[in-house]
Amino acid sequence: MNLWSIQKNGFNISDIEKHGSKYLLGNGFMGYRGTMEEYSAEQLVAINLAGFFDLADGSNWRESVNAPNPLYTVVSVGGVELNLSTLTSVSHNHMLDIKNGIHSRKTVFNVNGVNITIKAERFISMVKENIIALKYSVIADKDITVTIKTGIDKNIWNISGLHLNYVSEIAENDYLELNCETVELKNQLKVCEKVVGFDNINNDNLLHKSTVNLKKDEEFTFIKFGGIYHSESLKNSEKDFYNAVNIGYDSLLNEHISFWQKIWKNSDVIIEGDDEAQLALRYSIYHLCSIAPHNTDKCGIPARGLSGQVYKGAAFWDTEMFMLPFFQFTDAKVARNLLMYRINTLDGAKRKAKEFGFEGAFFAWESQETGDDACTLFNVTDIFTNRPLRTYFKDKQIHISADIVFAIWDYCRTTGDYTILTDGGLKLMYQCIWFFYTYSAFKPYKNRYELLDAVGPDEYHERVNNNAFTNVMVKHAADIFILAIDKVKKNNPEYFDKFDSDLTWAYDFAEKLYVPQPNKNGIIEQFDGYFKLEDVTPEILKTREIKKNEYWGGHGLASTTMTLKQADVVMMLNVFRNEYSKEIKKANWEFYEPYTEHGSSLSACAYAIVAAEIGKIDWAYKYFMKTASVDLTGDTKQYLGSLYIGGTHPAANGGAWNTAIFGFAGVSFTNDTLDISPRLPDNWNSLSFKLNWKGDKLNIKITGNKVDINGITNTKVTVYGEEYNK
Ligand code: IFM
Repeated sequence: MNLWSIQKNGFNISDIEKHGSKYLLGNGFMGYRGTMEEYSAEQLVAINLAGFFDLADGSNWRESVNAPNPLYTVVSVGGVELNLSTLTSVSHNHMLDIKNGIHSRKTVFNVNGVNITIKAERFISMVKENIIALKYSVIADKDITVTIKTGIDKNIWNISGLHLNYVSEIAENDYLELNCETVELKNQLKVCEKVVGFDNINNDNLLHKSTVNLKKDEEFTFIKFGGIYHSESLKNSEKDFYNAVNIGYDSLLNEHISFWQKIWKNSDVIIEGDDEAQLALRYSIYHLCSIAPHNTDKCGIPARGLSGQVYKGAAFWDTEMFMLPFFQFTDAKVARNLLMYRINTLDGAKRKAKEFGFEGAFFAWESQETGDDACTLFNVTDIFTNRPLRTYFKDKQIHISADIVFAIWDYCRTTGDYTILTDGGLKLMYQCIWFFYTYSAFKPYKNRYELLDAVGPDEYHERVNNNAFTNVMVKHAADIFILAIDKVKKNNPEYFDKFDSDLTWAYDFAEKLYVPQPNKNGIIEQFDGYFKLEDVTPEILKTREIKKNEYWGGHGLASTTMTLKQADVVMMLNVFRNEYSKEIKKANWEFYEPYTEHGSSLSACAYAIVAAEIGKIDWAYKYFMKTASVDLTGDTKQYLGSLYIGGTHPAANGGAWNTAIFGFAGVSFTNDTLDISPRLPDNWNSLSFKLNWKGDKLNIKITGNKVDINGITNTKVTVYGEEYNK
């Protein structure tokens, strides 16, 4: 089994959509779906751009923009197009090399008794983020004449309307250029293409055409360079593109491979004894690294990565609560970029708070470039009436602001970099806690603040009171704000002086915010009144469905029952793993597990981690494999009502890493100590990984219960609670 690549022999037309996501390439600036070079919009070709959005005319929502495809290429023989989606192939191999970020295919077609083989290899440069390159070869087993069309294809996939107006085109010999602007804001996008090794070119409609006489068994190869530019990168686009072309395919590829080598050096996790788990985990890490904003703090990571426009290309809590731990422990620069993106979009969060009648910062449920909320009030379409359903994700999923505060502090504690507080982090915290204060209801007769009318992670129960996850998150966020104030007061008094120093309200809020407690059986009620709901599990609910893809939330089947969409109380126990006893974790895990549908890919990892903590290693393993292989199997919900929600699942990818590290390796930390208390699955001989812990680069190998650590210099690391001594 190759543990560094995925591949498939043979072709099934029904796999086109799934494979587009599964074989995705990305570099943080763009993602290129795993489609064939001859495909177009019908086969869901998309070069999805991070942080570049548009609202198409007549459309209901803004979404990320897909760029025209500069790698489009199709070969014809005697008028027959060699298109895998329409012509039966003799053989087909599709491969993604996750070690080096390279996509390739080899397809053999037979036309009139001649076997013609297409080989193509492409990569999106990790070093020159605007550049894509393709090496394309044709070979036949008889002398034959083929026609090759290659150029820029405008016919690309869009979910919600057409986003580009075409402003101008250039076609000069081997060079093509398409200048576009977005419909809504008239932002410019430039796509250029150059083909090398292609003679007798005729240009027509942004396509180079050439007729090639192939000699039996002689390979005809050409190279294509694509450049995609918008925003800042437009300024030097010409220079940048020609620089890449001059460097040439092989050197570009080598520098790209070196970049991936550096990534893997810090982030690979090695599992000995379980190849399936190893590949799934590595594949998850591949996805995280290929969509990470390596060079910008102007965009977040979309919930479906860069696999398309699903969920509008927007960032959710998925980033802070599921992906960020991986980055803060392996690539702090990316983690900082992600958090700075939130700091940079604070104004959008303030606008949202105001819009809903509050003060402070209410972060977007679906955040795009300005931080204004892209989520619509009617986010799901009812499958029975075809009418948009009123959902409360946007206006009630308030925990997002607490998640961000939590994430900033977690970043500070793990990396040791507290400068983010004075780079806007503290201000953000202030605004978020002030938002919660204005949102909360003070009950004088109980002498406590409550958070009413909210939606927790379980989106099937909307507008509930005192959702445990939300209240605990907000309570911690308020405590964190106070700790952060103290930290800045001590380290940067001059910065602190600029602050409103009367924070009595914040101390009062932190002290008196109601935190739901375990009942006599140790169970924490998910929200006020949850225990009184109809006692029904997802299996039973399923039998009540009238239609496939029926939405269980809103006023749907689940809302009056105890069935929950995704980990909620268990998610909370996972986040605050040091604060609840094993008994409480066990009681709640066992109580909530049967009611959890896992209708979101965010759910399995929380159950996996807590299962590992309470000694249910078999369950932990089952849920680990579910989260780690979500994009390998493509085994997830594809529709919410009639809304398409397919694509990659970076939160689950992050969840896979979290399960390996926090679950099986048993890593946990307090302000000054990192502890490792492993509980590996029986079939894992060892687990090795690297962690950046407050500047120390720890190299950790776990074999059974034995832990070997290198790289401790200034930090405190314990193993099963005892100070580690080599
Ligand atoms: O953020 C999640 C949410 O928790 C469940 N629905 C999908 C969103 C995006 O992944």
